[in-house]
Amino acid sequence: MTTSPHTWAAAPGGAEPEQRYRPGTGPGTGSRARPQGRPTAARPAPPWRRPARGGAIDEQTWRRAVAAIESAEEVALACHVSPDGDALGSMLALGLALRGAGRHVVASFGDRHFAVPRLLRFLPGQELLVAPAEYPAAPALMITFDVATVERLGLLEDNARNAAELLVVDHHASNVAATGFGTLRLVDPTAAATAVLAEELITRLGLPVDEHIATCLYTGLVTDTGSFRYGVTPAVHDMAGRLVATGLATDAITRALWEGNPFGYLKVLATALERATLEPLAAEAHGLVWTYVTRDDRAAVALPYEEVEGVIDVVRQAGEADVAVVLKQDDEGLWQVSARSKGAIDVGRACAALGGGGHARAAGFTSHLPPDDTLALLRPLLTRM
Ligand SMILES: [Mn+2]
Repeated sequence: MTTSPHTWAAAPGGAEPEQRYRPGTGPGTGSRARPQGRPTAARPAPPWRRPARGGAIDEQTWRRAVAAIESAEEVALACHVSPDGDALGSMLALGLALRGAGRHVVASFGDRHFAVPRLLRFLPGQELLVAPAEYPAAPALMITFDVATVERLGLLEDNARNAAELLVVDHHASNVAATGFGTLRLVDPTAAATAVLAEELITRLGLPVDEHIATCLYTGLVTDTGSFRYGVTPAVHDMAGRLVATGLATDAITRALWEGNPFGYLKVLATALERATLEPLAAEAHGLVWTYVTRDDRAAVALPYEEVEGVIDVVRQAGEADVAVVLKQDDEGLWQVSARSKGAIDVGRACAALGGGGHARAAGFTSHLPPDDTLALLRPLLTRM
């Protein structure tokens, strides 16, 4: 696989994605048989290949964002606390692209215990990371990734408030302009991942996407779509195709993300599944399945809090329930509540009502109350989309 910069950078103003492909890798070429003597260039893209462009972000906002980045002396990047693949991947992708262009970049997230989650330690670009204490106190330009509310910046919240320009790159539906933050907002709830917006930003900056940057972006895309199960559109697979074409190691990413759990995780999972409750009549009779993981469950097998992230993905497999909820007790004793919906119930709205946020089908909040009391608050809020 060639490592030379490819030509998928969209011209400012936005080329059709079809035009971004390298010759030979675009639709209608490659292994697909084509009658001889029909020039590809003259053939218009079939209508089913033409993805809806633009989303919720207007051209002027894109141009202002690009100009802000191009004129900045230093670019300070941040993502949400307890970063997931999309948050960290999107941030490091832009960081690597900017550093590749010789720019000064610093990146961080505002956790009190500042450490990259074990699952994401394979991501390239971690040399860009600094602890929150070393982050610029008042950045000239700060860019946030996958951050729906300023509180999700944790220790970096004040840095954001003091930033001269604050560019928000996000895809949370709850991140609306009326209540949102930032001086410049690249927010598009129709994007499957923040990584989609990060990719577009990189291409609009005219910067090449190499294998390392692609690894970061792919991690964001594959985690936020649940391995291409949720929110899948032609654009999602087109993007995956562009990224895989850089030669990134998809097998290694899969292994790192889903096949590297410590054995103790299986024990905690077993305990959580053993105590799972099914309530077919809850959630307007669409069904609720829920369980919890205590600090003691984890302590018994020395399992760190971050390692129980995947429990919800097993609990949600119950076909009788539209809504799955997992309450995870963190090291401070607080309950971090994850909620998922299969499409009937809006868990984003429910979690927002309890001080959290997220998407209609994936959201969360923090509770100071034990599981039964928290469920008593949540149950009546589980209403139709
Ligand atoms: Mn995301």
